[in-house]
Amino acid sequence: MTTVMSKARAALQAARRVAVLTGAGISAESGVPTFRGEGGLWRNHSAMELATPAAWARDPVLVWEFYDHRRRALVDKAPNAGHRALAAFEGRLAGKRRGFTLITQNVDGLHEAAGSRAIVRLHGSIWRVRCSRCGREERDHATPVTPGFAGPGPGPADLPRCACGGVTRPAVVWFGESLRDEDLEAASRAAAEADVLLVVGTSAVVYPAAGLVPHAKRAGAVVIEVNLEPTAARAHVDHHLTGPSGALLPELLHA
Ligand code: BV8
Ligand code: ZN
Repeated sequence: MTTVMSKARAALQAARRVAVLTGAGISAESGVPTFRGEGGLWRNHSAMELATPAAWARDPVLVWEFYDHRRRALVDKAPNAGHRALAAFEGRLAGKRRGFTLITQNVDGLHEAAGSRAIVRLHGSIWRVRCSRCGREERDHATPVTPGFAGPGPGPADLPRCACGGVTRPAVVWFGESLRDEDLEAASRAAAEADVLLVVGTSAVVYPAAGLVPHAKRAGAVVIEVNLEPTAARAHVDHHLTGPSGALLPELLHA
């Protein structure tokens, strides 16, 4: 075991309260493309330009084609050893009445599928939709999202609709949209109270999520990062474990 790994394990074992921040990298070994990796493009569009209110206003059908594509690609994806290690670790801490909060930027639902429970979904869920007229939000796992999206060239008549007749959108936070106050407050509190913040699989460039790392550090947390490479959070990281989270998390978190 490397000295970094043994130091990181010791910090976690001594921690009374642990917070975890995950990004798209934790789902990479489940076969889910990350945002900024090579898989991050779809029909030569970047998620950055499609995950915006402007794209939705301009072409809701194209935006739903993007999300419908991602939902359909997720149907046969399973949590990997990294997701499972976090869920098992949460269970063990609960048994010892120690605090645990999982803060995720991901919308793929794989943490929930692995059994994680105390989850703050900063950017919403690709498996929930919200009515753009009445605001009603509900779970929606339909793939395709409506029959019209099964074939090529869906049109406005194929858009999913709420019982009130309004068009429903993916219940995710787009770039330029504010996060829900209760989510940001819960995440900020967990980061500020944590003895250890574990940062996994995020490039740490998207705010306010990335701001949780310096926030935890300033409040006295030990920051451990698991990533293939150093990230924009490197200045705040105490222990950086280089490698895939599916391999490193089981070693870092096992009893
Ligand atoms: C906000 C949901 C207030 C949608 C996402 C100009 C105008 C408007 C806003 C801004 C602006 N300039 C800056 C901003 C703020 C903006 C922002 O931060 N932009 C960045 C890009 C500069 N933020 C916002 O807009 C936020 N809202 O600020 O509101 C406001 C309001 C109005 C006006 C101004 C401000 C909202 C941000 C939320 C956006 N929604 N997702 C969807 O999913 O479709 S964010 C999206 O990126 C995903 O959630 C994703 O998680 C997130 C971050 O990406 P990462 O998770 O880090 O993934 P990435 O691909 O980048 O990196 C993967 C990492 O994994 C890499 O480090 C890689 O090395 C590593 N990795 C790969 N494989 C593995 C691995 N690690 C371990 N193991 C492996 N196997
Ligand atoms: Zn409605």
